[in-house]
Amino acid sequence: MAKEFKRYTITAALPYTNGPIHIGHLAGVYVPADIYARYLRLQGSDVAFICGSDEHGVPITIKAKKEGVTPQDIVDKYHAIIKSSFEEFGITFDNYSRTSAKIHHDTASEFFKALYEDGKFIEEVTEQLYDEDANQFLADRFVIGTCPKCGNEESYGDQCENCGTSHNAIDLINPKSAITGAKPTLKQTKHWFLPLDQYEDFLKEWILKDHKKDWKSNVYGQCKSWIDDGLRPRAVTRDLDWGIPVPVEGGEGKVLYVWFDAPIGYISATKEWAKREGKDWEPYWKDEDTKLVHFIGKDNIVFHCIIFPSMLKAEGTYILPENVPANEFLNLEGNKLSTSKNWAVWLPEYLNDFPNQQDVLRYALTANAPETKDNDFTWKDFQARNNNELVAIFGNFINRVVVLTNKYYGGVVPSPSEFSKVDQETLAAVKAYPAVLSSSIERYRFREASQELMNLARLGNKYLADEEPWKVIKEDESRTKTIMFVALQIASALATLSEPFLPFTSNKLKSILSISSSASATLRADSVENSWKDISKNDILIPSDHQIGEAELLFSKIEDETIQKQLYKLQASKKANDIANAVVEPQKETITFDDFSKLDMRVGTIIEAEKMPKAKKLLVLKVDTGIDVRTIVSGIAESFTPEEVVGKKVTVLVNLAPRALRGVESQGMILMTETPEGKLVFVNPDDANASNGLKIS
Ligand code: B3M
Ligand code: ZN
Repeated sequence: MAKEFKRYTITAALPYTNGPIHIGHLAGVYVPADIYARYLRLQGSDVAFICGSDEHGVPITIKAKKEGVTPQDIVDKYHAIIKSSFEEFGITFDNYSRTSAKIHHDTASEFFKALYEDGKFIEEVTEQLYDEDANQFLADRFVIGTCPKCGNEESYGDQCENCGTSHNAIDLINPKSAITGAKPTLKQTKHWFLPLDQYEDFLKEWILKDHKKDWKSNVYGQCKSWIDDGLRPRAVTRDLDWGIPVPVEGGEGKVLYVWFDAPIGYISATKEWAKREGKDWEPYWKDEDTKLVHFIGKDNIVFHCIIFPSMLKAEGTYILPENVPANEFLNLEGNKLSTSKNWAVWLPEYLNDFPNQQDVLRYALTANAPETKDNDFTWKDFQARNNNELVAIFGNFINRVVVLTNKYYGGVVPSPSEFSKVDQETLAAVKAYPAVLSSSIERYRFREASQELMNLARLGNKYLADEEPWKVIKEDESRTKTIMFVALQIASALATLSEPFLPFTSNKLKSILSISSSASATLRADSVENSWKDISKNDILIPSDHQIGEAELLFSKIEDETIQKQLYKLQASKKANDIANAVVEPQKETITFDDFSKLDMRVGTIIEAEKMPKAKKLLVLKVDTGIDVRTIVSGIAESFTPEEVVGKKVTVLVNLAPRALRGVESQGMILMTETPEGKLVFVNPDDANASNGLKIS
């Protein structure tokens, strides 16, 4: 039998504060975690839903360097942006903290000291990668090289994003400094290591024996392969200046490894919350009756399933995670989401373009969540989820129920007479939904759950379509009342059951129906209150004589144009980013004015053009240079047709020594440039006054 838990500690991966968050973060971690937390609260469970900003680590230092500001400036800026994105999307953390908070520095330092004093670390002087030009040790993301496991040439020092392996920087093949590009040298330095090899038996027992049945297969599989490969000691300190100072003798100038301090951030954030709420934090981390669940992306599995549990085990007084429902990755329009390539949908921008449509995104991301494999977000799918499901099924059902109730009964829930067989079956089906949804949610199958929720709305739609109250009203008022009563029960169930998935819609719907659920504030003195469980227990969810409000649209159709705009925007921002990041060729050696004046450049016009036979790239041009009409062979045939160039004003270098190309003598050169996308562009004197033969100087 499943274990009963007294309370839940739910954590969501602490986002690095080196940029805003995008749909990949939301889909992979925060929406599923929020659905789970909201669901548990609706059950009346005691929940601490914990997150915060991960403000240490190399990505932040790199970003600060790039922008010429301090790491603190970077984390302050993005902490504020990320925190408000979470609030705007209705992610209901009980506490959103940050790892630069004093309570976290203290907690992480104490944790380290406890392990240190208990002799849990190995202290060792080893050779580490060093960048002589930057005068700095190269840890983690400061070094890039070939992954010893999968051969990915862009692996970071601590982890390969391609195969997920976590390694030591010195294991990289052909390492290169990410700061200067230099080949690192080796330099001796002292560090503290957590001997993971000593935790192998514990991990085997705990993961392979105890948990294999209910962990997701991707998570279990990764853990098993690491354990089977054999674990090695891992350095938990770094020679860096941004982070939590190593709090023991000999630790001067060193900081804790970001992956040592960040997971402790869950504990610090719980402490901060408990203090604020006047609660005791310890049961949430130390009581065996607490269910600890970590929501993360797949690149974080090793840290949450191997390293952090080993740290907790080493400390000895903490509970271990019950489950780590890690998701795979979300792609965007067929390509990997990428901050550096600006291939992303950023949350602040989404909200700007789709104000008050958080639920649409939450729904589209959940319905298509990368739960068992990487998945693709497309704007077309987003539109279809909205138009065909939220608008056509959910919204349409609610709208019909509310409009008809207002039209027929002035918004007062009518009294039913006898229930037909269909009515009884429908009401029984509604009662079954909480258990169906619970079963999916408790197995972390949020995608499936979101589809079951939509099935409940489908059931409502079908009921109305089959029973046709708008026709029945003409001959049988009493039957119409029964139909509308049943339909209102379904609407009412939807209001409560949709809350974890579509919290904004659920609130709006509750306000329209004038009902509330145990987790949200009572709206009116006479309002009806339903908890998740009431839906299967109670025969009546919204009683006769209860007054509901006016109809309001829950969702609106998204037009093709709007979607097209997003697609253009995505392409444009990627292009702008490519251009900004394009490598500008360094300037050539300086020349004298005399050197320059040797070049004779003139305004000319292409007057004839034809393809050079059997040459893909070449056009044979006749150019009026003002001096003469001459033949120039130009390598532009892949970018322009002959028709396109005839009549073009161009810049011609006329005194270039003639040379034969495929047997045709070329008597000069036309000046061109090439865009980062490889498109050729004429350098043309684009002015009516620039007549052929004029000198360019
Ligand atoms: N900041 C990694 C990430 O954002 C990291 C998670 C920490 S959870 C303790 O992918
Ligand atoms: Zn790899």
